Amino acid sequence: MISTPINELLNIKYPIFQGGMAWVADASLAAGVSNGGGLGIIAAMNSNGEQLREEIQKARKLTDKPFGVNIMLMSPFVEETAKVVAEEKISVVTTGAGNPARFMEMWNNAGIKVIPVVPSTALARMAEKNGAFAVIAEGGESGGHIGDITTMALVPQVCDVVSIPVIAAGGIADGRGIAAAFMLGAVGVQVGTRFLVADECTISDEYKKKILKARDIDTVVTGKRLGHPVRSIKNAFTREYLKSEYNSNVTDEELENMGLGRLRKAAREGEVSQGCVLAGQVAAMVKKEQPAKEMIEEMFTQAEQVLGGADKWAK
Ligand code: TUI
Repeated sequence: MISTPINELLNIKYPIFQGGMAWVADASLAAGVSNGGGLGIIAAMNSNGEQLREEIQKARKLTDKPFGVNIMLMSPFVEETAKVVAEEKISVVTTGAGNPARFMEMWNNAGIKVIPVVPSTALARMAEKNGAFAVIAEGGESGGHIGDITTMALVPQVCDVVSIPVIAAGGIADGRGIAAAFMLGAVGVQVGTRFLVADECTISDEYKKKILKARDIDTVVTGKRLGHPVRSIKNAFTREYLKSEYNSNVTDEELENMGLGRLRKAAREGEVSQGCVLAGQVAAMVKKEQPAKEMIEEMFTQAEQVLGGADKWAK
């Protein structure tokens, strides 16, 4: 049995979070992961306050276990959704794509455990100073909006500069990744890509097939020119978009417009050549659709085996 301080602090059976993936992480997936013993997370993403409240209420009908909400700080509705999580007394809030400093006091006053995603040691330090309960150190192997530093390099450096718990994210899809994260100093992991093909995940079958068929070299990063790099599966859209990024006749505004609505297209409409199929570099390790609970149990059984053999090389 693998148990870290995170199990008890968050009242969960396994120290694993499901990433708060935009257009993906709804009440169904979050409840599936929480019922499986992890921490399910609803993505507030671009929902407005009332839409998020409905999703929270749906999840409460599907599980009596704790779950969290991810607030995407670039959302146009961030002020509304930030208030809703406080009113709904969500136990854990994770944040992404920005600095949550301006909301920390309100969330801490509501008794929320705030766990920002950080792509650097500077942001990790700032999060701790502002009252974060823990941080998620997310490496550039992740899908979606990414930082520059890899998980292998980022996690130990973040562990060195904060005294709050560190959760590792990016490039983790099985028990070996979990064991490695613990060796780097993390006390929990966040997994996104593998949960894309969980039975409880409601995205299009076409999106799931793209993940199941992906090879190691099939992800690509777009969006660097606009300052928000995003990792997804290579397709007709990413080829076209990359060409435009390198074309100085294409304006930033045109580029911005090219990207609009692409994730919804892939995740909800099943349009996986013209849509944006966000996924991490571990997509090729994701081989089968399973209930979330089975995925979690399989990952932790393997992590236990790997950690049990960890003294093999140390004589
Ligand atoms: O946020 C994510 N992953 C995401 S968000 C997203 S939606 C989106 N779509 C298109 C463009 C941009 C976003 C899809 N995937 N992961 C967590 C994460 N947070 N990665 C990087 C960061 C981050 C970046 C900058 C955190 C803090 C930060 O602070 C900068 C500052 O000082 O404000």
